[in-house]
Amino acid sequence: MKKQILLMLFIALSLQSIFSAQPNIIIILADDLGYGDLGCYGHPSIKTPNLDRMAAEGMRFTDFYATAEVCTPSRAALLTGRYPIRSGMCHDKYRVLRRTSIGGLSKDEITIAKALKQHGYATCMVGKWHLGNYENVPEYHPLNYGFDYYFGLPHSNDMNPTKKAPKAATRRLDQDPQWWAAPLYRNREKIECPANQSTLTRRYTDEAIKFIKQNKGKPFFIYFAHTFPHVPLFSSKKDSLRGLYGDVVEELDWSVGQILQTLRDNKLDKNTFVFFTSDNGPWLTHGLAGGSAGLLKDGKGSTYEGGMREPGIAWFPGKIKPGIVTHELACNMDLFNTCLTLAGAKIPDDRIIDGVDMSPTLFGNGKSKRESFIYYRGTKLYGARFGQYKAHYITQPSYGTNAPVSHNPPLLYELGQDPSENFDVADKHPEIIAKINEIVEQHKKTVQPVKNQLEETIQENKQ
Ligand SMILES: [Ca+2]
Repeated sequence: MKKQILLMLFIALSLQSIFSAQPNIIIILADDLGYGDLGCYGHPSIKTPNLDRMAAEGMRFTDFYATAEVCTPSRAALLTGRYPIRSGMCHDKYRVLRRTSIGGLSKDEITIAKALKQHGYATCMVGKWHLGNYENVPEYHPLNYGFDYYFGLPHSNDMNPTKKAPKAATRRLDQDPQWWAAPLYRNREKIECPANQSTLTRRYTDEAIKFIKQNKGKPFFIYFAHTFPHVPLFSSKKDSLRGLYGDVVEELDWSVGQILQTLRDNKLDKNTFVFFTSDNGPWLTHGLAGGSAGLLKDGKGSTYEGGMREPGIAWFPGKIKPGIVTHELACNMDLFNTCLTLAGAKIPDDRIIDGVDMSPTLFGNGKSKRESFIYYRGTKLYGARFGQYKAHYITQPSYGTNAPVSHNPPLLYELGQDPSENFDVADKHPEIIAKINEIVEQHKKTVQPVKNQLEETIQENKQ
């Protein structure tokens, strides 16, 4: 016991001395990138040398989750450290905020940017917001959520189709810029509409690099939320074996390489924590324009692993040991606690925070504080994971008209042995089901009804 206390004290003191200064923090979020879409996660023909290098120099997670199966709730969870059911940022029918929505992330929520700004960070968001259409309701602008600087689109790049867009234009590989009219903003000013999406990844990257250089003398936070590989696909690169989808992902990889090289060139690499992940799984209904979840089942929209388990790569040279592959359980809500802890900010105690600090895993190569994870689809609890076991109370294919199917007892999969969720072992483990049921019941007791933010639209409001 005494030994354990001394060890904990030693770890605490070591962490304190390592992080005496506030590190810079960069979160890079891909949109709809699948678990199997990167070289370091096994893709055979998409080349991602920069992300592979990032993983080789840092830590690669095998069991990292987006907290939702689609954009809006996942992003709300990442920035607030809370299940989206707590902020009303999820919906069973609409699933994400629409172009016409008049709801958004409540001002009462505390975002990573807001917390870090209060602790002296320069804060920047580049890319897709999708937490409230500020073209409809200006108060939902990222600059009102703790960001000092913003460059990006209000929502997904398929949400402003023009009359010229043919049927099923999103899945087409012969994209025409005239089909889309996405508005591009710099701070509160609309600078381009339609946004030239072919150069978007490059311009996002330029903006992030500019912000790094301008703020290298003080701690900074960048939330870099790429528009791609969400459809429609556009890229300035055209030589991937995987075609257009590969070009898009390889350009994201190029972008990550540019960011990391800028940090090295400016001698910021030893004092910057970078995390790369995706907001949800691949959009499988889009054929060759959608990505791959590798050997995981289903994709975007589903609570099977392919919908929510994502690439997760952490990089912090000198602090995170190189070349580590961790099987510890973690999710994008944990970035909230981890970023605040790194910045020396207090975790809010006036509300439920569902994230946990990933520092023991990242910097001590130790056990994750996260023991369980709840899978929501919209507002409904579909499943829960405890250790390697995952129970499905409800299953439903990601998209389409198939109705949800309830399971009592739940389906139970051992994800270590069966990552593709093929072999139900519920019969063999009633004690595990009892434990997961208990976790779910405890969680449900903490969920309070809140106003749903995805329900109302401009049109409905006018009626
Ligand atoms: Ca998405």
